[in-house]
Amino acid sequence: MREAFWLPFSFFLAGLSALPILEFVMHGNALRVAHFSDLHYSPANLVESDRCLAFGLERAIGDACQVAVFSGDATDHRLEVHAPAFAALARRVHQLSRHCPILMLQGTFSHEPPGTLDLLRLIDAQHPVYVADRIHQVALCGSVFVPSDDAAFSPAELDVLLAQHGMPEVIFTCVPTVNKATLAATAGIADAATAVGGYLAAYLKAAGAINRQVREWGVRTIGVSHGTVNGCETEHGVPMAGFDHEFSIGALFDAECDAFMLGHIHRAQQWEREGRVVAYPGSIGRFHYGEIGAKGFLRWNIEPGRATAELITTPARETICVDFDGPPDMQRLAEMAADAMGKFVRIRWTINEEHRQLVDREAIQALFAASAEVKIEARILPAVRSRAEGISRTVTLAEKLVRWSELVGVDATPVVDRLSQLERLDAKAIADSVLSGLTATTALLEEQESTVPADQPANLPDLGAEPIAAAHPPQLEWLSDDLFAAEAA
Ligand SMILES: [Mn+2]
Repeated sequence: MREAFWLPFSFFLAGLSALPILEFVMHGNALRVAHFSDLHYSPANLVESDRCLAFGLERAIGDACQVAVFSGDATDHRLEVHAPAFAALARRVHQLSRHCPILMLQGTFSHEPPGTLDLLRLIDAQHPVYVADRIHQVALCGSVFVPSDDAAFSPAELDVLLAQHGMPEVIFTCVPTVNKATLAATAGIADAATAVGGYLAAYLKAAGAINRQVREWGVRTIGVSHGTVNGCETEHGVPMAGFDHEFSIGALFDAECDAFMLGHIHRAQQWEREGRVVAYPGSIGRFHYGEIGAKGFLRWNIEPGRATAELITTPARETICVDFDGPPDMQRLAEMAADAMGKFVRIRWTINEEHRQLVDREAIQALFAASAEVKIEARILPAVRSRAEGISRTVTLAEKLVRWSELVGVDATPVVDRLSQLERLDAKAIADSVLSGLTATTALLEEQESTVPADQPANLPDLGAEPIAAAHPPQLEWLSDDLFAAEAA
């Protein structure tokens, strides 16, 4: 980030009055500019990007557009130079450069690492391909791009420009993607995300002083940037509202450009103020399911102080998206399928695990056999059963045991007793107590058996008609019997 645009511009404006009055040529005719954005050429998008851009170029060339602007993200995800998609993009740029000068702006770094577009400078045909990869101004004089040395033209630079090239057709104010990390490092800002907006607003205001001046000479002014305008709406219908967006709409109008051409948001939209217009064309094609609105490019007509932008729609993919809460409704799908020929269809449903077999995927695929693509996304909800209802609301383990006993219909008292033993005693103490209980019981019974003759039961309590041997507990097995039950008995 340079310091130059912080300087007051009054000295510069004073210098302008020295320019020869004969140079005040008003350009009567509107300049026709084709504005493309977010082409996202990549192996996955190649068919969509190239079909839509080919259509757009044909229209732009047919309409005799005089300048073309690409406002960022021409490529997607670090497109490699040997990818057929890169060659396809290069072929389109070359094709267009036979007809008019092209300005290409650096887009999002993750899509378009700095340097990617440099190769495209080399393939110009009749007209130049200019790559804007820094914050600056650039004049288009006939078919020659003349950049400012710093962030904006100085009065001296403009004098030289006019002397060498005459009055420019357009002066562009270029604000490519701003690297917030670089800004944070160079400016020492703790919170670069929110500070970026402030810096850009200051720059745009400074550039606005120059743009207002050259407009008085009859020069058209165009801003080009790649970023998010606070309050815009995404291709998914989500309003972008926050403090970490690059621009406010007011800051963009402060740049005093007749036309402000934006990229980054994939949905076409525009704002107008006193005849000047700020607009996104959106992406050239439809790259994702669920994107709303038409796709296309903008055909601008630009006069000093007045601009219009018309969306020319491209033959972008048509998508159909449907979501079911439960198993898909085959009747409804059949109705949709009738209108889905050649379209891209996404069907989503949410279903419980035990019902997942109810859905016949092959039948769905067959319904949409004439569609370009059927994307099926089933969300399976795992079965979650309430095994002990209410148990999670009790606090202590003893309370949970009581609740469990209620639910399964057992007596809670002995169970809770065992729990308190487990909590109070160690394993050996519990085992010893169980064993001693068993030993005592066995000894007592053995004693009873040996001291009581079969014919003389009189010294035992009278248990009625039952012989005492009938009350003898069966021999307990360590592995299979409930020793605790024996102790409790
Ligand atoms: Mn993009």
